[in-house]
Amino acid sequence: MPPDLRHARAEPTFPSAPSPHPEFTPEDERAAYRDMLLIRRFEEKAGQLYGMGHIGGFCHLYIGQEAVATGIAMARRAGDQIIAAYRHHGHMLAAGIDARPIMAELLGRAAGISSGKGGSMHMFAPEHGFYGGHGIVGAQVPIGAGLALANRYRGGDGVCWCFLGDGAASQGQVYETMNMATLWRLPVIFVIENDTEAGAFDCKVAAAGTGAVGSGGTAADLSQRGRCFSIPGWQVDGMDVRAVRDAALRAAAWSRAGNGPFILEMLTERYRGHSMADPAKYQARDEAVARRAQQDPISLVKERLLAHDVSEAELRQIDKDVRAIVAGACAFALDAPEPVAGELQRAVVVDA
Ligand SMILES: Cc1ncc(C[n+]2csc(CCOP(=O)(O)OP(=O)(O)O)c2C)c(N)n1
Repeated sequence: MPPDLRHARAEPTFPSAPSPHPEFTPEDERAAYRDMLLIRRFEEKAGQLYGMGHIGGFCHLYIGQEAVATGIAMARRAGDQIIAAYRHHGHMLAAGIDARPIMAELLGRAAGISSGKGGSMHMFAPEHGFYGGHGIVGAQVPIGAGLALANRYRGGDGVCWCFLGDGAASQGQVYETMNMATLWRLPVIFVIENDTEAGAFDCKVAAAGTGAVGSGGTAADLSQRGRCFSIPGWQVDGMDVRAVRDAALRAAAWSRAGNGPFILEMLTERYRGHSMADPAKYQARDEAVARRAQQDPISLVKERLLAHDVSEAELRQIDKDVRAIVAGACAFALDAPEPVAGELQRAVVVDA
């Protein structure tokens, strides 16, 4: 029997706020450090390859936001799905997907994770629970709710982690989705990555005329955008992987228990421009350098590890291992052949 999806909660009891001192063992710190470093080095390499002309079209880097994808991945369970926008290489790496086919996809090669047809914005890996990679701002949100509907329909306690940007948070389809998600009590966590004005101003003005939060949306606190749909939400320090995982675990517990959707607004900062075409001249350079020295997500974890008596040598070794993975991914991608012409229509057009 399919579940009865019609009844919303009458009086929701919202969960208590996340802990100001999230639990995180030295082992957790090590794992987070390694995963965030892998994203950072991978993205730096992608930026270089773009500059050298090996990557064509768009390329949106995730540098600065590593703690969000990593903290969520640490809260994720097998069977949960992930869906994101076009800035998603980091989410895929955090989900444990091999760096080689991701890099090959960026280069449009046959060995790419979407056979070279998805490119930088449309990578898919459903075998890893990863459902894209979406270039239309906000398009992943209703699809994410659909994945959550599948979870409810099939039973079990899987949740869908649906990532979106602060710009996407003002899209109409997001609100239709929130309404349905409450009505059907869908286990979907809307993870809004608010990269703040400094990093966000560019494209939102140039491409859509929306600007950063405050000029394109009405409520600066995006975690409260679901209030009229009875969706609880928290603002989270998205530069601290501990805080991200802690909030994610609590939100997921709420959704897994059948209470419906949840919003996590991650306060984060993207260090690069919107895409490789954007030199980010609107960012106040000196301020940004000072701020990043204080709150860089990788440096924060490094300091905590050193305080836990982890040696500089061990951290250097992690960095070396990560660089080797990225160099291997780069060589793999550069050596991989281009797709053959016959590949063009495979797995794109379906005979109905
Ligand atoms: C429906 C739609 N409108 C406009 C665009 C052009 N566009 C591409 S990215 C972007 C900004 C989106 O900002 P945000 O959701 O905050 O994500 P971020 O790039 O900051 O990660 C815009 C307006 C688009 N791709 N799709």
